[in-house]
Amino acid sequence: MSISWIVIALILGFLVIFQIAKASEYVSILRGEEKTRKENNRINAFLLLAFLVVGMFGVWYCNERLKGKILGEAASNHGERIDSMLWITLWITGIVFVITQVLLFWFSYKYQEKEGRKAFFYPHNNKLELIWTVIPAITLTILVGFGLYYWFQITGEAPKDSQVVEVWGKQFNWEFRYPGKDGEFGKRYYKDIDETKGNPLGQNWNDPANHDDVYVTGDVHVVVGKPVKFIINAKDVIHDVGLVHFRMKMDAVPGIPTTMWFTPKYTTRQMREKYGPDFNYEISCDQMCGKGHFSMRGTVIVETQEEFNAWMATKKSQYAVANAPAAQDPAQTPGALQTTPAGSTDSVTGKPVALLNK
Ligand SMILES: [Cu+2]
Repeated sequence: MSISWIVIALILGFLVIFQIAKASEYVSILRGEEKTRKENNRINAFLLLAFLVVGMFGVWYCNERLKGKILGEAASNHGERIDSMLWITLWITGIVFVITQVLLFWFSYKYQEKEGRKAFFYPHNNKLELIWTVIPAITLTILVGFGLYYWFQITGEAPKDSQVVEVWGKQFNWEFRYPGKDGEFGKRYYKDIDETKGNPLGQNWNDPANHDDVYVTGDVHVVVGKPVKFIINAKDVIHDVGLVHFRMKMDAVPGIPTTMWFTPKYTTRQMREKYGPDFNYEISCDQMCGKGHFSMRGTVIVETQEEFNAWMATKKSQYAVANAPAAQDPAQTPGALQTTPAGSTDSVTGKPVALLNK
């Protein structure tokens, strides 16, 4: 119903404008084309000036209205630099924007057609061309240079004492793996992925490095002030790890692990004191990945080392979870699970056994 009203209003609006245009055409014939043209020219010049003033006011007003609604301060070391880079870019482009727009609209008003005034023919000036080519080129090169420098840091080698967490995107939630006490992730093979057997990541139970790896889903816990490196994977389609409060973002691509690292600056508790009790660090999917894309919302819990240790102590390794019932049955010891050749991997090479036998 409301759509038909909008269509009727649009048609009526179009008819009104059409009739006005037709009427003004008749008027101009009656009053003489030249006079009307000059009058229109004056009106347009004034409208351009009005557009400048209203437009600039609109820019200011939008900023005022949305001031408190944008994200709070960046909560990671890299995030701070990304924010400052954003502000520098906004200041530079903002100043250029105001100067060029004022000149553009003011000049069209000031130098509108006037009796006895002729346009000044000024076709070329090498010096000017050079100035407005070289200065933006240098500025942009510096901005891009800083961007690249930070990018290489974020995706580059993480500090030695970093906590490492595997992040898995799938339709439609996030899964995580911690390396356990040995600090090493066990081998895995995609054909071993079987949630019904308690092996959602395809871990190879023959690899002892897997025996203490901890699997969690939904929330990921990290330690405040300690660098954390995410090794990012996807199980089905391309997802994207979006950590907006840390100003971090990285694609999760099937078959191609990506990495990024950062140091969280504040615990979740500190952020709640600042931004209210509902605050949560969010991990979202920033890549449209299917009909459940919107629901890929997880939480990053930033806490102290003690709190993290206490939380980790409550977690069982996935090896223990997957092989728990087998403990009573000697025929189904953890090792026995690997006797099924389909999808098994060699514990040394990590290659599928089926391939090795050929
Ligand atoms: Cu997704």
